[in-house]
Amino acid sequence: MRKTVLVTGATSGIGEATAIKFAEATNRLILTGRRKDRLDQLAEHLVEEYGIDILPLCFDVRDRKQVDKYLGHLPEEWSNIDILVNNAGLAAGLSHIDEGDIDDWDQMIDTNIRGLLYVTRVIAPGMVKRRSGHIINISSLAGKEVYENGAVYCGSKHAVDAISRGMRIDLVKHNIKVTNVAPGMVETEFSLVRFRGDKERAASVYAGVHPLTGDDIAKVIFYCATLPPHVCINDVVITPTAQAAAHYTFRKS
Ligand code: NDP
Ligand code: 8X3
Repeated sequence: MRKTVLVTGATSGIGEATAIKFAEATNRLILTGRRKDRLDQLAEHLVEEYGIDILPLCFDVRDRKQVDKYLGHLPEEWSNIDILVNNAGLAAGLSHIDEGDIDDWDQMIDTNIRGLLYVTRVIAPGMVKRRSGHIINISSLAGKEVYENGAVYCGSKHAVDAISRGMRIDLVKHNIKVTNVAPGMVETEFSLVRFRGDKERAASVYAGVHPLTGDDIAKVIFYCATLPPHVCINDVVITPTAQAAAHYTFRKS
């Protein structure tokens, strides 16, 4: 059956691949991101390719007022969201705690934790009212382990992991599923963003490894979202075969 699916951060990487996956199955999509050109291009392409309804909404998840403006006042025909994929997020910088850029810390905490909470706070009440819904939070392997130079990013993703577990307890009596997805190394724009556009440094993250793609994660998200009503995948960790832990990757030279 066609569902209404909200994917945050759909302008690239895992979010874009997730939008495509749900579009292929002719679901109705609300797609968000800050880059309007990318968002509009993706929406146009998916409408043309799959003949589905799409509502692109351009806003910053860190801005509570914008979240409320766009998601708190959805047109009636878009207001019953079946699946929320809380994907928008990022890592900014990679440095020791005594040298970190505090603006980077704020950006990660505001996007990965606050943004996810703002969106959830607006969408969850409708699910509770309808006694139906599925919230899929994109955490990370960095939400299970920590690594040098990554304390704040790892902290933000550990928070997502904990929030997913807490949400599941709060929402279980309302028949709402909560799934936490924890990917390892996925080649997207993630490293380019983390290293502020330094392509060489970003490429070095994936050197000698066959990394995951956004599509690999999208397939897992889609699988979790299409199981029977009585089945909820709580938590899933996905790594490339060559990655055994956050900082334990076998690289071919
Ligand atoms: P990308 O950089 O390719 O995509 C990130 C998406 O998040 C973009 O669509 C971006 O859109 C959106 N986004 C970022 N900040 C904001 C904001 N303030 N408001 C709205 N949207 C925002 O990276 P990935 O696809 O890899 O990342 C997606 C998620 O997966 C993140 O939460 C990331 O932490 C997580 N993850 C990634 C892994 C990896 O190795 N790549 C591994 C584990 C988890 P725009 O810039 O247009 O706003
Ligand atoms: C992204 C994976 O290991 O770079 O969340 O932190 S990692």
